[in-house]
Amino acid sequence: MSTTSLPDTPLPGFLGPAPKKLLIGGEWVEAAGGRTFPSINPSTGETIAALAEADAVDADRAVAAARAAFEGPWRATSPRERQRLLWALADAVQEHYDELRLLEAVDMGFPAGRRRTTTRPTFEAEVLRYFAGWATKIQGATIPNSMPGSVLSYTLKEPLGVVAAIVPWNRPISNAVWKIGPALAAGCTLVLKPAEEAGLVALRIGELALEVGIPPGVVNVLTGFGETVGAALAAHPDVDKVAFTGSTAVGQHIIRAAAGNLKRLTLELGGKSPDVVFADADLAKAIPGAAMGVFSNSGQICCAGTRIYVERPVYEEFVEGASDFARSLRVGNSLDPETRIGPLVSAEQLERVTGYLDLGLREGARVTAGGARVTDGDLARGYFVPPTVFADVTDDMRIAREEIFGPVAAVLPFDSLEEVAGRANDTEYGLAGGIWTRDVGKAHRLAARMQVGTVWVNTMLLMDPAVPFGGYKMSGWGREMGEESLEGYLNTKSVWIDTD
Ligand code: TXE
Repeated sequence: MSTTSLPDTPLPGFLGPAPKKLLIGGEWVEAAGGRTFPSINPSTGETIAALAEADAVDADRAVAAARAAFEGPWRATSPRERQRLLWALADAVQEHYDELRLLEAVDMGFPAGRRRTTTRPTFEAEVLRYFAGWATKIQGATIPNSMPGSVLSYTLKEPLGVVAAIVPWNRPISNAVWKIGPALAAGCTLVLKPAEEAGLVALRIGELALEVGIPPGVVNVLTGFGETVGAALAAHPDVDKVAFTGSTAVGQHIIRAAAGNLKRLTLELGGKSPDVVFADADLAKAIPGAAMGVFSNSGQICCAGTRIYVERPVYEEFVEGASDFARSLRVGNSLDPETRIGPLVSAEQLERVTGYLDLGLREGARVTAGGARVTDGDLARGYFVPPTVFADVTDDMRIAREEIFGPVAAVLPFDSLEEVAGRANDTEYGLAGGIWTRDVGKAHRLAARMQVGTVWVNTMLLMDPAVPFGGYKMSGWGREMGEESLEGYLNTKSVWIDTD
């Protein structure tokens, strides 16, 4: 592992000295309670901004603004105009990507240098363009029925209404556009509640939405805490749907809160995804691939392949290779262009992850790379954990069962496909899985057996706006991305007409 010190990068003017306000009905307003809370740069532990702390009163105001926009200007906006506006927002996200990635870097620690910028369209702009395309293609069907006489039946697809999008901190740009894209394409309006650890990007994207002409109230942004404003949105009687990404425990809270008015829900929850490396795999590809499937974004990815099962003949070779690879990754300040691995998002997350490092040792696993918080130089001020490999892990260890959400790989040996299929599925989660093999038949057989929403073969973490993403079991309800995601924002109305 090598480390870097604080670079001298100019920060976006958006940060400014004044506290950030809430975006409600196209206006920037202070929180009703007048409170603010700090946003902390996890690379340094320094406060970079103060954000308005929304509460239940602000939730009421934002939902009312979203409702008014839904019943008013947004309902009157044609599909083609929604398409144009979403496309314009995509252009704005692309144009301002440098600013957004710097905000993200100082707000939650994703290495700014790892975000692609001007050479090709960014993933987030492409997500918005994909959903822009759908705005003009949402349609019902004319359905033959068996009624006597002449009876016509058809379906209409109608927007659900007001959506509360409650999102975590791990990918602020993506988290915002994954919700805004399908909601606006379907004709819904939105109250976006970013995580308390990382609200800046959502505020800036809200501002861009206004700048490109999306009507006031269509995209509202409330910064604040989950237990207060998040819970108020989840329980709000005038919210039609909650689109949630976050932990399984909070997902369960949201299900209970949503029962009051039977809100529609999509839930993108946690994972402890298996990644299976067969002895016949191309190890030169599988080792870095499986390792980055864990260490990317410091392991703060819901679909990280954190349980790496390796077929016994290549187990030691894999452990050694993955450990060498882990040590080669440059850990550093998120603004340093050379940084591969940034900090964890917060002091709380640092404590949680280092707690698991201690636990792994107590449980008897063998640390072959990393294993303790970075304490040298400038990085000691931030929340850095180096990529860590635990070998000799067994299925019953908590480090093999619980979502750590840090750069921690658990490597376990296996002997047969049958055995590993059972062990891979022995978890309450079901978000994703990986397979590394040169045998295409084996890949198909195991892919069919895995109880997960996404399987990657000889790759990890690929995403495309057209390909559905979501979980089985306790990893969630519904799908994001792809045509399927739109259903989560639409009602189907059947119309019968007796034409005689
Ligand atoms: O997530 P939370 P946290 C996992 C991961 C991580 C752990 C905790 O294991 O270590 O969850 O992270 C809002 N009603 N994942 O605490 O609490 C909250 O304000 C309504 C997996 O950050 O689930 C934030 O906006 N809302 C994951 C959002 O929910 C509430 C991504 C997510 O916060 C609320 C993040 C409540 N009662 C964490 N309580 C993934 N699958 O991608 C909180 N919130």
